Amino acid sequence: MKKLVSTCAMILVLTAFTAMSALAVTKTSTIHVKGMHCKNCSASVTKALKAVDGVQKADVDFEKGTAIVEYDDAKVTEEKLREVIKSTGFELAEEKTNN
Ligand SMILES: [Cu+2]
Repeated sequence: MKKLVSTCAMILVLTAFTAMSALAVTKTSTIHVKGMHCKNCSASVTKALKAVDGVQKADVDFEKGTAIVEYDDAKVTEEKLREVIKSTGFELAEEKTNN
């Protein structure tokens, strides 16, 4: 009985830890992108972002000129995402702000 209780406690601790770390590392950044004119533009930025390891979601809007990216903070940084967008040929509308 005692052994069963400690096993349960261990599973609980592990579950809580996994859930906490999953929450802790997901970050959302809105990056302003210049020069997107149509769906093809936003699609190529989306594709490039989603190909990056750690990116969970990329929502690119060419009309607003924004890329809203959800990513694993432990795997990729906003700086890296900005480089990826630049590598697709688009410019960033502003320099990185402190956050
Ligand atoms: Cu276009």
